[in-house]
Amino acid sequence: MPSAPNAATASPPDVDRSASRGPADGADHATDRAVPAVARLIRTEIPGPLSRELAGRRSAAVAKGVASVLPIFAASAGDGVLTDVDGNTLIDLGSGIAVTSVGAAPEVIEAIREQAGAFLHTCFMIAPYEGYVRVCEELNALTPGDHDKRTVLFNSGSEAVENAVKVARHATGRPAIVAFDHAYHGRTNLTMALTAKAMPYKSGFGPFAPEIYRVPMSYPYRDPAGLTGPQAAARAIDQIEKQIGADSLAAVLIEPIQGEGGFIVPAPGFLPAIAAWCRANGVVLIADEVQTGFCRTGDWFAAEHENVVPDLVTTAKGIANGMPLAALTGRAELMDAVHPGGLGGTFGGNPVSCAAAIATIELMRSQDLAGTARRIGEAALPRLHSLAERTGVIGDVRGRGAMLAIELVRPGTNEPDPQLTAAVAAACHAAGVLVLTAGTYKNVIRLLPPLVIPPEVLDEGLSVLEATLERLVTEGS
Ligand code: PLZ
Repeated sequence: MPSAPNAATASPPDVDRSASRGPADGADHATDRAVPAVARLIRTEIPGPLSRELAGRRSAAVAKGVASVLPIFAASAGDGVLTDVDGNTLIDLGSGIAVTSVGAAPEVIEAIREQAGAFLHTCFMIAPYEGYVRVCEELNALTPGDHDKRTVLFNSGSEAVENAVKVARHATGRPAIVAFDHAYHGRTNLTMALTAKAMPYKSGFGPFAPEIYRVPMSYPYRDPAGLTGPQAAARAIDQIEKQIGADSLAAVLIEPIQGEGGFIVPAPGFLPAIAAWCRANGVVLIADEVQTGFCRTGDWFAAEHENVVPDLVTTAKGIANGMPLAALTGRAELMDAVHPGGLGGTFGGNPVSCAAAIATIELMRSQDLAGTARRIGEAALPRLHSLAERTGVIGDVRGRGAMLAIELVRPGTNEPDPQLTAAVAAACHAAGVLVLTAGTYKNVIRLLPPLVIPPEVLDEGLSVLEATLERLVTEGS
């Protein structure tokens, strides 16, 4: 195991603290890819001179409102390793927020190249093309349920969610939408209203869209009443019936595992009970699978885990491995309730993005990356549980497949520890491991490795996280 680096001081220049990447351990895909031979190599202080120079230009040119996790600038990335402009390499346990699941797959790059050579854009609303149709066919087949489905493509997760709301309202003729505590659905005006957390997403940006109602989530670790899944669903449904009424409710919108809110996995039975109530009351169930979708949680879609069949599903992120693409897929009768011309956008379903999506989906299928995600979870979860026992500052270990998290608390309590969380993330970054934070209380470290990450790179990344947390806890006590 690599020794824990000292995060309090910048890495000394010219010090190689890496462990080299071992043989690719059955991961054939890693052999023909342009990734550095070393997963974690800190050559300069962080940020290095070239990143510092770019940071100067950035602050003079880029709006402050867009913040970055890392102080370094990227030069290349793939298969769980990110190289910065100064030649430092970091183990990537974030995948650009659950996006680059198939890494630097040559198949995807080649598909992009080929499509770019043919045409970049016609606008599907002007001259349609096959790639768009093919992506829709794939989504109709892959999303849960064997009912007749239709799909429409967009550019971002937020846009997909906006359009799910449009379709649900149009098809039901009802105005209200229910979203949950800790939810994240985007940054546009309507999706800000659907997102729960004020800072940094909503503060100062109102007024927000009307007819959005928030109800309690099943959050097993923090549920004050210690409710089971069905009980937590009954609590939410009771509030919906009393405060809105099913007759006014177009849709219930839910992330099957909440992402930005802290990788909150609802108690078993919660999602099925919500789904059953929606079905009984003619309310559209929208699963926001923007973060959980495309094999991330060990199934194609997270709703499958409890056999929940949503009426509408939103996807983005992992769908095209980094090319901007998003989709709304749903029951044909709901989707086709909208008049021709009611849905669309200039760039939605861009042909290059569609080519990337087709190649990405093909790889996920042929390499069984849902299975790989499950194996990532099986490898990491026991280590996180044992880390929790050793350190006493992890209140909850949770997640599924390659969507994993630890929630950091003050020892012996469930009081969130956002300071320790920020310190762990910063120290991991300084040590060459990119982890992301999340959570309503900013006290969650989340892991979203590319699904093709070589096992030994994942192993090294986890070792650094473990050593870093143990060191900070020892220093702090
Ligand atoms: N729905 C469930 O996770 C995006 C946002 C990061 P866009 N999550 C990462 C940030 O701070 O902006 C997300 C999501 C779920 C919707 C979205 C929105 O997707 O592609 O960012 O618009």
